[in-house]
Amino acid sequence: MKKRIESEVLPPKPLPDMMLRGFAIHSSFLDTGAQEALVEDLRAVIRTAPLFSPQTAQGKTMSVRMTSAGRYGWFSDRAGYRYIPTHPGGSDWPAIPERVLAIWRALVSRERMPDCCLVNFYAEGARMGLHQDRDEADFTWPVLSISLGDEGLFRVGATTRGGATASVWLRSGDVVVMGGDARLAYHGIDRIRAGSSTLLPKGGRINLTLRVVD
Ligand code: MD3
Ligand code: FE
Repeated sequence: MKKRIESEVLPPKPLPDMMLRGFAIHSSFLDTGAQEALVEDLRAVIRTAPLFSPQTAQGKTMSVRMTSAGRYGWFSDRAGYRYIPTHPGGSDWPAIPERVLAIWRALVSRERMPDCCLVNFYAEGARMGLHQDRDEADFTWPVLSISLGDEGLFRVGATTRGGATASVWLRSGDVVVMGGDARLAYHGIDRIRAGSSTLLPKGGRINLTLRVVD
């Protein structure tokens, strides 16, 4: 019943431009003005919750710098990775910016908002190895990713390690929704194409990842 009423009164969800192994890629979902507004929102987030470089359980420093907004933030140290309710500096994570939530509402759901907006910053040379996102309680909720700044080479594999992978360059303004089987696919960022965008004055790539955690 509820579903029928929704489909009658809500705008339809935009269709993706491309599907890559179950990943719905919305190319140029955000125009330049929307990207600039998001960057301003993120400057405020980072002022409250500064970027940091997590340590892996193996004691390596990650090349990606990160922070979070929302009820939970993603964190890793020698004890392993997990979601934590405050920034490592001790203060609460800032709220997820309204403009970010609006993208979630348009492409995922109006019923439930994400608990975590992970902010990943990639300078030239930073990368993220192939991994699965499986620290969340309910994999039926998709993960949504927003790319800003320099292009990043995104690689996606299967839900098991090994085997063939496919790659696609994610560009500033692209939004990707990972749901269904793709939710547990191995994925990573192999490299950043420095100088490919003028959005961030000092260059680099920002990725926002929105997740329902618990
Ligand atoms: C596929 N970040 O933070 S976003 C991560 O560009 C992460 O910063 C990458 O992977 C980045 O965990 C990729 C695209 C993405 C995010 C979450 C996923 C792809 C995903 C979860 C499940 C499957
Ligand atoms: Fe991931």
